Amino acid sequence: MTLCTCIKAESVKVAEDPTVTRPGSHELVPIDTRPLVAETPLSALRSWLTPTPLFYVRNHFDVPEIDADTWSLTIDGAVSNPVEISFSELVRLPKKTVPAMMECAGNNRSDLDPKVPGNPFRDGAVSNAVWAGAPLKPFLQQAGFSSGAVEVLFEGTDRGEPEPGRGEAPYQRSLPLQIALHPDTMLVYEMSGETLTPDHGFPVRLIVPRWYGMASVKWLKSIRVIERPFVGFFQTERYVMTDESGTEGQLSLMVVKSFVSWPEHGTSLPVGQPVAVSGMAWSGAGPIRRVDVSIDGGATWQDAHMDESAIGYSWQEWHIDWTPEEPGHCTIVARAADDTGNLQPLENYWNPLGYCINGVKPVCVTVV
Ligand SMILES: Nc1nc2c(c(=O)[nH]1)N[C@H]1C(S)=C(S)[C@@H](COP(=O)(O)O)O[C@H]1N2
Ligand SMILES: [Mo]
Repeated sequence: MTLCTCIKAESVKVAEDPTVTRPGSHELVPIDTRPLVAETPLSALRSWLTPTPLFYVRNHFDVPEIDADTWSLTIDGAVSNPVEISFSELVRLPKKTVPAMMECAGNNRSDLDPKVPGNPFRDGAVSNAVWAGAPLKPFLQQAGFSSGAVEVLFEGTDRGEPEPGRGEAPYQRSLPLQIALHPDTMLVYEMSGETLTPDHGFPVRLIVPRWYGMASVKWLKSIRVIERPFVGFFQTERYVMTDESGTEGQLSLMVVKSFVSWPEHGTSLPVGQPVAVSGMAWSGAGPIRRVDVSIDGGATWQDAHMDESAIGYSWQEWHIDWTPEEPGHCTIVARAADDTGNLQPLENYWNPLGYCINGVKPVCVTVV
């Protein structure tokens, strides 16, 4: 198996020319500007907690301006007592903290061949934060959802035309009732110890741990309990795919994945100097059980060391210690397996909207 995707000139150039320009390591990497879509720089993917200014942003419409003092959230629909929550009421409740990473379903889309439409994300539409707020469940219980309730529909304050000619609509997504009632499905107003920022959903967003990012609706405006499955652009026309077995369905849990965050592709490493080959791994289905790492393009593998950082729903840091022994070209690959038996595939599964891209991604280095 050869996984190296380098062209010869690529590794030579990066290895020999230290002046080669690299993307800024302290700012988001822009993908689109209106609305803002931007990914986390590779250098920030080396830390467990993603600094909030470097947490990826995926907006479908312009960021709405919201005043927390006048903001309120309604819960209605198939309920016996509609509820209205103000910001001051929400923050007065006992605060619950949940570490959770989040990946956009389109992360690594630009790796697909042939190319597909959609934001051409590279590796950085994934980040990790510590979220704080209140669980949604008690509010749904207080509202008294009907026995016929099947889903809960969340609406953001942001709106626009999802596609030209479609007419204006808000960002809306639903969750199955049992996911909405999960104790860690949260109404969140803090991100890594600070007030939620406008790009990430100020004043209040939903966080649905283990699911792709599209479920975590930002700038929450209303919540409606519904008795039949929701049909809407972002529910039934986007974030749907036919999997390898031919089954068509809506995206939900993040699929098992890992990446190498150090060394970076194109780095040169001196012979004899130890290096910690490291990265992250996650799976929506369950905890990471194992990460296999190869430094010879998949010919031989070793078990990575799991760092003790996979708390809550955050990602799992891993590393192996490696001392390059002779000059040459090395292809590093990592492959994760979760607790429920899911194994990261070697190849990307091509699909027309470019979702759930989790094939192993080679990183090539030159030992000098
Ligand atoms: N209201 C609203 N919520 C939203 C979106 C949006 O455009 N509007 N984008 C979704 C998508 S596709 C993702 S990946 C995450 C991104 O969250 P972030 O921008 O805080 O990283 O928010 C989700 N929630
Ligand atoms: Mo997304």
